[in-house]
Amino acid sequence: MSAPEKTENAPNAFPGKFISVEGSEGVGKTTNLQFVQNYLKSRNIAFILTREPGGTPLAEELRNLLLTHREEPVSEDCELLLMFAARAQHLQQVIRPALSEGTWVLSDRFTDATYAYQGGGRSLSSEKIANLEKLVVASTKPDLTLLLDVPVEVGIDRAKGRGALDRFEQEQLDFFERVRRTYLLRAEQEPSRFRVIDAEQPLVEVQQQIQQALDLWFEQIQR
Ligand code: Z5A
Repeated sequence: MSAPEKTENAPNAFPGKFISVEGSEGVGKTTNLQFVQNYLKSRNIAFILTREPGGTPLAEELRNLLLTHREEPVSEDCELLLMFAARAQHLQQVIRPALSEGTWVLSDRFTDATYAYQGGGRSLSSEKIANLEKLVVASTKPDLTLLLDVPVEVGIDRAKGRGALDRFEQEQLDFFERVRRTYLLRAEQEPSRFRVIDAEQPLVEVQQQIQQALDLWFEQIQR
């Protein structure tokens, strides 16, 4: 594979900052989002916690459509368009209003998940995703993305025992290998935005890494 092309992420044009947390199956997003929230509170940052797909009543309905297992096969383009439909609603109703009044946004997943799951997992072309991103997201991109990374088998093992599997969780190992590879490739392409966290370590060590990444990022943005 040739070296990935690096791209710079222009800071969003709003007074608020936008942080996303990403990762494949069982990486510990929910667990570590609580840690990030506590960190932001300790710095007296006004923020909202939200998630994708979802974040508004309509987008949460789209989330249910997307995650529910159904007899009818879901076309890959239908899945992709529903992800971006939910994102358009989320951006208009929640993310842009918050950022424009200076409230920070902490989102459990954003467009990187579409590149990873629909692009990597489902093998849709990144050009197609990039075109929709241009249309829907435009310049409202995260300023910082924490990518929690664990080997796929470890993640799947951790996720077991959480109850019934949703439509994505029923995918096979090679799907999640492609998801993980795509996330890591995106992190290589945008090193100024991504911080890759080795989430295979015990939780206390994972949270030390997150704390260090956030401390350094705060130093950068306050310069
Ligand atoms: N999706 C998509 O396809 N395209 C898109 O554009 C978007 C999303 C936005 C729903 O996402 C699905 O939507 C998702 C991708 C797709 N499908 N999948 N898979 P979601 O974010 O709601 O679903 P999730 O991936 O299942 O996230 P989650 O609930 O946050 O799970 P998690 O990352 O596995 O987190 P967890 O529940 O905190 O951790 C799992 C277990 O591991 C738990 O028992 C923890 O106690 C344990 N854990 C956590 N950290 C550790 C460490 N360090 N050591 C040991 N054990 C640990």
